[in-house]
Amino acid sequence: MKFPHILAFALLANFVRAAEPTLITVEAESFVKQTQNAKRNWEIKKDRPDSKGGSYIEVLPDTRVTHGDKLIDGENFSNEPGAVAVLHYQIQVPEAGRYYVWARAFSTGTEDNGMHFGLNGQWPKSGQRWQTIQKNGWHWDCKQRTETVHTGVPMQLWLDIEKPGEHTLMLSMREDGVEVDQIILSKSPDFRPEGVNYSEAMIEKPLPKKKLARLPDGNAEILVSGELKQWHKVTLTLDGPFAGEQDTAPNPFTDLAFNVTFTHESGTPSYTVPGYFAADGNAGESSAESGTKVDEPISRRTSPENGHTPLLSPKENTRLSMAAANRSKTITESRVVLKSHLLTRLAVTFVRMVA
Ligand SMILES: [Ca+2]
Ligand SMILES: [Ca+2]
Ligand SMILES: [Ca+2]
Repeated sequence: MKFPHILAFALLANFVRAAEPTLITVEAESFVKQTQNAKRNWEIKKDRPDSKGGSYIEVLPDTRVTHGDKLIDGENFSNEPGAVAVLHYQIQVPEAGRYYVWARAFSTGTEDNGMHFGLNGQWPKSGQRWQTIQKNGWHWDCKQRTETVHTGVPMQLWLDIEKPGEHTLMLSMREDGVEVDQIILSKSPDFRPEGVNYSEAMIEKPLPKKKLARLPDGNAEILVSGELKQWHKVTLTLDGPFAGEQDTAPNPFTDLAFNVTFTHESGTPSYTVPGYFAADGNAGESSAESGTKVDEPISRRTSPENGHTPLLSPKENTRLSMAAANRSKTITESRVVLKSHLLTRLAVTFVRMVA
């Protein structure tokens, strides 16, 4: 009797299926609600024969077709997610985690290839500015347009879903005229829909999770270093609160601000130059991902090329004392004097922008 063998095969097939990556497939035309659609509206269309499920959506009217057409912010373009033509989808999420957002889109030009994704009324940074540069056909992409990469960074478009169950996936217009057929949320960063061939070199691998040893905060001292000649680079390094590159609360790149204001003794001119998080202050060589240093490369803003007055040489390795940092959410500020006949006052502000 053959029957038991067939049954065994079917069970095996089921077992293999279960090991496939978690995918949530959403027809773009299956939205349950549309809001913010007074100026632009998503319409369900059927005139492209190769659309999945027989239909797709396009946000219309499309008044900005070429780069030369007038950009009207909040109407035919919106860099702000959730502002124009917002779609709501009910989705069932089998398990919590990070889901990469793939969209099958049809773009015919340079001004109809972007949108934003969100979840439950929130628009996290990782879901904004979905972007494709492929034209005149249905193409899958999971890319985010960034300030430096206008063509989009592969696999840099995701939504973090904290618990399984029903959620609202959201989609809003960035450029009018964009067409969407299907959306896939994939839990696996290795999943690729049909026709996608991202080169490995283009994909930034997520950093392996390391246990960071938490160190004490810095002593709030500022070190002035560099080649102390006119026009040469001078760096101020503030030894501030301990932070790790992968920290999220606060995120040392987005939640902490470090500004130095250089002011002439007469009151003008005055320049405020933003600094950046630099781990242990030597990350280029040490590959450190955590530390307490915040760097301020003065020369970037005070070089003669960009029309700014340079800072004249402070004494080498002068340690400028700053009031012991109040490292809570409030502002720490102190004023110190640099020995320079051009810019004599230096105000250092270290701000934690989130509670
Ligand atoms: Ca357009
Ligand atoms: Ca179109
Ligand atoms: Ca479809």
